[in-house]
Amino acid sequence: MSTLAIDIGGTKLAAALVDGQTITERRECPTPASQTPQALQEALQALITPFLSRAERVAVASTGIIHNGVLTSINPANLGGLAHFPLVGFISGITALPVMAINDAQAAAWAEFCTLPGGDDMVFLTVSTGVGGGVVLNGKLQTGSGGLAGHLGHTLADPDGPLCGCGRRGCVEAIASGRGIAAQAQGELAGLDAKAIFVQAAQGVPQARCLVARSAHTLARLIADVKAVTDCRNVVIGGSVGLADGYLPLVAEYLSQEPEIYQVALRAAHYRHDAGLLGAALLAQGYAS
Ligand code: ADP
Ligand code: BMX
Ligand code: ZN
Repeated sequence: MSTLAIDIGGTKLAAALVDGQTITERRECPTPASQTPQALQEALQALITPFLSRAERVAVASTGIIHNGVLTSINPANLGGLAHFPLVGFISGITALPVMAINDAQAAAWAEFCTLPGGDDMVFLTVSTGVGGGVVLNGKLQTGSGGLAGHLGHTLADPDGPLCGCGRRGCVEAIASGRGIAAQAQGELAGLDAKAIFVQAAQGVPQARCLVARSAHTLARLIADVKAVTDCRNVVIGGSVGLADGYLPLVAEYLSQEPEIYQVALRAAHYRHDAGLLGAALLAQGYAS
């Protein structure tokens, strides 16, 4: 029997059967956009039903603050306006299996930490629909007293920047995330998503290049702040924006312009888009922090 891992992101839902550290089967679908839980419930049920007969437990990595099994959005705009969802209760109800749940970036941080050769600290950053983070210090994954630890996307990047869905102005997420990049696009790029804007940037369209550069520069400044706060030895980047062609080298270039004390080893997520799934599965299987 396997662990059924589920990753709830602002753009896509993924589910996989995991044995040890290996994904044996995987499915994906878009995240429904609705302020009411019903659409998410239906999408989750359809996604996981084919796996249920082969699973002995469920491990969920989800966007949002996960505390006592309940999902609370710090940025409800990332989940179609959905601010509150009884995650563990709902999945226990439809699976009749033991269920654990943790924030997606915290889960991914744990998976990535387990691949690092030596060292006992690291910070994971996902640049995806939002900007999420997970922090491991002294070999321990930090979740905080209420699940908020590591929400680095909601640190301040520009006090005059765009309003963030969390209610604060100028968060890193409002500038650097996929949603943030798309929201700042104007004129010929208005209405495009981040993926399409990256295609335009690769073709040399100046506004698209500026939006991608602003995201990468904002992330590099965040990484320097992270270094100052944690003195970590490794920063690992994931998410579809973070893993997009050319993005990490651009972040590294901006980081190299910061003073020497802020330099830190940067790498792309070893598990690529599956870090959240695997991290939740590892934690549920007892590779505890
Ligand atoms: P989730 O946030 O659901 O975990 P992703 O990590 O796939 O999902 O992030 C979704 C965001 O990444 C969207 O804003 C999307 O436009 C953007 N995106 C997806 N693919 C790419 C790509 N190849 N290049 C740049 N951005 C991408
Ligand atoms: C947001 C927040 C974080 C999450 C991050 C990345 C919500 C719904 N989510 O900052 O909890 O880790 O986005 O999420 O408030 P993703 O969907 O982009 O992977
Ligand atoms: Zn914010």
